[in-house]
Amino acid sequence: MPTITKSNIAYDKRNLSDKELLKLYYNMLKPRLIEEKMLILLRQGKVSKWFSGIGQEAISVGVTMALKSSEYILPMHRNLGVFTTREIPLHRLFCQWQGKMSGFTKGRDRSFHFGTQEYNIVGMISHLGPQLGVADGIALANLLKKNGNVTAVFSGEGGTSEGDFHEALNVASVWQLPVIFCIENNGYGLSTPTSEQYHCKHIADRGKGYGIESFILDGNNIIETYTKVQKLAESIRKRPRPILIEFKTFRRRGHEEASGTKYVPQELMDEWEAKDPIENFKSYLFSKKILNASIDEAYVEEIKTEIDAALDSAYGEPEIVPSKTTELKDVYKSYNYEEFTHSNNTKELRFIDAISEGLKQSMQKHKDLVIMGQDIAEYGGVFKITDGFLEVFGKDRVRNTPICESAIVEAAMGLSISGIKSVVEMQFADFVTSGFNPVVNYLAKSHYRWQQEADVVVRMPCGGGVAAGPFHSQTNEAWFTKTPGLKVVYPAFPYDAKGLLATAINDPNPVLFFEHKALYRSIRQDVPTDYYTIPFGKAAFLKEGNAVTIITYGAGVHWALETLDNNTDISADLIDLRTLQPLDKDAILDSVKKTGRAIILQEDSLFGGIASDLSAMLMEECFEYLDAPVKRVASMETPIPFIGQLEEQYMAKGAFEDALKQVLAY
Ligand SMILES: Cc1ncc(C[n+]2csc(CCOP(=O)(O)OP(=O)(O)O)c2C)c(N)n1
Repeated sequence: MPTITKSNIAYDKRNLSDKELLKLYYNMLKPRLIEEKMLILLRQGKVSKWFSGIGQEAISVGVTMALKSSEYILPMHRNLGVFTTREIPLHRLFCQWQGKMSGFTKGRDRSFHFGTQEYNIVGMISHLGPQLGVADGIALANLLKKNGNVTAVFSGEGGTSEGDFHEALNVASVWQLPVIFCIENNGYGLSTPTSEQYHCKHIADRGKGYGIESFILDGNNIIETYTKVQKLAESIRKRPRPILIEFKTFRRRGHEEASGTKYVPQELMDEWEAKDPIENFKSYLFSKKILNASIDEAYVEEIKTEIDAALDSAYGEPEIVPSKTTELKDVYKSYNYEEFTHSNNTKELRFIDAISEGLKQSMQKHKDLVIMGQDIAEYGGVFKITDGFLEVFGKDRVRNTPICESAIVEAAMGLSISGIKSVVEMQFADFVTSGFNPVVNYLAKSHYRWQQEADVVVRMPCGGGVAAGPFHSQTNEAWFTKTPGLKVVYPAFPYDAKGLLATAINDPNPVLFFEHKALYRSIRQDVPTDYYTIPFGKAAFLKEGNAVTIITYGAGVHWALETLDNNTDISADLIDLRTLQPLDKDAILDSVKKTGRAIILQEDSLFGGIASDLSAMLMEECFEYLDAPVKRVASMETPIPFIGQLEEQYMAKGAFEDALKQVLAY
């Protein structure tokens, strides 16, 4: 550390006690000494990668000390001080960095990419941005629980260029969420200087545009960061609202150690070294006779001893022994399916009404279940599935959202972290692309990474046949069946839709629930009036025969039924998969082993779809039983077009009957 004899920072100790001041100093010293040790280990090749927060400690420590330990903090890669101030045992932190079992991710994710409910910390995923929306969700939970808690979330100035930042600020403002957005403006995002990152004077200026109070603080002045955040947090606890703070600071080392700092002018380095948050505070405390050499040496000694002991024990811990069973088991949170049966009371319902009724009954069963989506409250949703919900369940639980799919999926994750289930309605399944990142990277990977469930259902009105063109007609289930960690449900009948939706909501894992729009008002069925569930991973046999197995789901089920109705001489097993993940593999294999022929029908275009995977599975597991090549029938390899005759040509439906006869004739 450089020796700064006179403080370059003007401190005003206000009414802080000596004890508090020393605690602030100690808490900054600890991450600094850990980092200095890490830099040595890095040079010795004992640590693979290091993101330094040297020079930025006053922000992490000030914010963390200003919050109660029961309040969530969502740190980023330069916030070691958050973890140490929350007093996570160093042994566990070092084990995390070394990928050992006593870490937080069982060796599945690195560095600061973990959360811990024990310490109310929710670490980052690599993607910059999603943290901010997750903080919104946690803040929303606090608001709904009326517990007066504040949430703090961090981002660098580079991360503020991500759409997630703008969405999260907007949602927080519209919903007046008790969250503090802490932006560490440290001059560079990797090699990109602030002048190439944003074009306004201060990031804090953005607050005004979102209707959020904002502040600029000297991020190197620990007293300023601590006391101001403490005051703001106190105020937010009484009057919930979001606040944006821009902490001015500097990144004194490379983006990560290996990448160097060649692009940073030396004068800037010197200027900020002179503003070191720890050296300056130390000088100040010395000048006020609050700290002296012997106390300081004792602090250093104590921390270094703790570091050395924790390193020894972390290095001493055995390497993780890979087990495929363990890895696979942790992708999903285990869930014991609970069967709810129904009486014989039924009512004829359209597909859409069955979904609405199922959702309503789940809202009644789960008293804190929150539903969120565009226009779902007063307007009842574009398909009217939530019509009348607002009057029954109130505005807290039936939430109109701004048009920001990412932030809402992230907020759903935040609710789950706080123990609240939610259902997110995509207005159209096509628009999930605008919230794709949090679905496939946050919801899907959370349980595997740090055993945090993502108890979220995303409702997906999907599918063609409605002359709605390329952006309101897609059936994009294969984007999600590809991603471990998600469950994918795709009912074809009102009865199934109602029961499977209930199960989706009970299941603590993230579920993509596909609802085919063309079925909404065209398919009717007698549906039990009670609340009931249907298990995932159980296909339905709609017809039983001997000559061929037809495997399909969604609208394809109705096309196949129509084809069989028109060809009563065909003896087929017709399997409606109902859920794609988990898949009822046994039902498929048993049937194909019996019939010796298989045809798979999907509405999606062919390449990379469900049919391809099922076909490969049958080739691998039923080859000896097959009397004909497995046939896939899918829509054309084009985007789905608008006008009727083009859409009809595009759709797999038209090709199915011939293909089926070919398979039978082979
Ligand atoms: C979505 C996304 N794009 C790119 C990256 C690669 N990346 C990681 S950190 C970083 C710079 C971040 O800058 P900033 O937010 O200012 O934080 P700092 O590293 O300066 O603390 C980049 C580009 C990423 N992690 N996520």
